[in-house]
Amino acid sequence: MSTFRWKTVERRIGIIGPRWCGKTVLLTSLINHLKFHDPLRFKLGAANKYGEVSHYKEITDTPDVRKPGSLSWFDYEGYRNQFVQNGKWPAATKDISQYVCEFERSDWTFNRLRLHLFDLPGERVNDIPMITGEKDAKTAYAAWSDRTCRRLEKDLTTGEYFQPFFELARRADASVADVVHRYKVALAKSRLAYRPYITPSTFLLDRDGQRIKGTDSEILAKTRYCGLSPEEEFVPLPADSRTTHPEWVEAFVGRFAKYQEEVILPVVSSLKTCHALVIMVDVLAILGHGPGMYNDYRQLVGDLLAALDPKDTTLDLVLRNVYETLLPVNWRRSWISRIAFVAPKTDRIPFEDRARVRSLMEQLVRHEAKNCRGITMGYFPVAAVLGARENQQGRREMLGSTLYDADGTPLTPGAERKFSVPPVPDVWPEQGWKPGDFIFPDVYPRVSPLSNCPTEQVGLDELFNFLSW
Ligand SMILES: Nc1nc2c(ncn2[C@@H]2O[C@H](COP(=O)(O)OP(=O)(O)O)[C@@H](O)[C@H]2O)c(=O)[nH]1
Ligand SMILES: [Mg+2]
Repeated sequence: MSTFRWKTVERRIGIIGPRWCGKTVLLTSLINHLKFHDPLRFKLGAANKYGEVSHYKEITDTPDVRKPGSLSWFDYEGYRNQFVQNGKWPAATKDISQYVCEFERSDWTFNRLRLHLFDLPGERVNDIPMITGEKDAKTAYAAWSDRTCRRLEKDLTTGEYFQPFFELARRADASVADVVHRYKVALAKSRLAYRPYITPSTFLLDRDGQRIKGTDSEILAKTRYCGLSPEEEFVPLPADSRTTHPEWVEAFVGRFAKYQEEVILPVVSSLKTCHALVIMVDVLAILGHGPGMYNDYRQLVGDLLAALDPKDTTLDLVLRNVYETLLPVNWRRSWISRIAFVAPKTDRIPFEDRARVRSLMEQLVRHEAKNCRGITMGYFPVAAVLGARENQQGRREMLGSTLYDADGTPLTPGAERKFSVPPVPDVWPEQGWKPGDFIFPDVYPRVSPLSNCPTEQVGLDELFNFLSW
């Protein structure tokens, strides 16, 4: 029986992390569990008085939830059908999207909960540091350039890829087209080495939603663009090169400013209106790909927290100038007061390893997280959807319908295979590790064909309880 509800508590939750780390799957599964809530499969609220969801209502395009820049709607049904009807994972997301719902929960006596969720394509996260808080575009471009060049130049692996770019950018007789081309070749090489931190991100995911494909860095550099369009490219330039080539700077600053406004501000302003953030840290992917990915993740989390720092009022000023007049009152600034770090896809490891994944995640972000005063942090190893399960406890043997066979040939969803996984280490190996030292195979989701039966999850309910305090 439902009691009279006094008021609606709103929680806006943004989910961020690099591409392929499981953001869309996590949101789809969460919505599915709330919409068809089963208290036994998804524990809502405190341990001694679990609640139950009722009066669930999807809120579609009403004026008070509509956002400037009109974000598209999260295609929950489409993603969910992809699981249920095809046994496949949802297609990669191309644009920032939002989902809004409202429901009552029996463990809350007087309040109804309105949940506003944001999903953004992981590639755009790499551009968030372009919003520097500087007021004029020239200073902002210089600040972003310095920061990006420093990161690229001093990195052990990418430093080598970017060296030809830096050499050329500093030469007085260089042409701007060649410099941009060399930058893109280096981006392509970084991408082929599984480095996630690539900016401007349209190189990876362009404005039409086309993703980068192919393995030849020269061809990729010729076919992809860095900026709003092929005619509006820009790259970061080191300080001495900016002095040598003021005409390049002049062209880049205008394009940078337009890119900031059209591509990044909608993302950052959505995130800045959130009460809580989920930052995905794909620990198993990092173990799979090596220290290069580890370093990029760390840097990315640091830059992200700096850009979203709730105390950073300069950024608020920038946003206010652009959006205040457009925003309905309830869209104006809220404070991010909780951040959940989430290690996804942990169905692919034995249960006993989950605590170690949690600890690795904490080790990775600890220094960055420490600098965010006044924000409650939580760490959650999660399996939003179970694809694999443990076959024989203690033997590290798993069972699941893998995406590839042992030789790397793609498979269609089907019979489960046995596979074994390496132990997750207690600490990140200090001496480094190589791609391939830790392999956790990808699997298809295991789903019920019943439309109101959410897939099993692990840790998703705990995460939600943290986010909907
Ligand atoms: N085993 C398993 N795989 C997952 C899970 N979530 C995501 N994946 C895998 O990760 C891929 C990318 O997920 P997606 O949500 O599209 O990532 P996004 O780019 O961050 O939105 C999927 O196609 C799946 O292969 C999960 O909970 N368990
Ligand atoms: Mg996605």
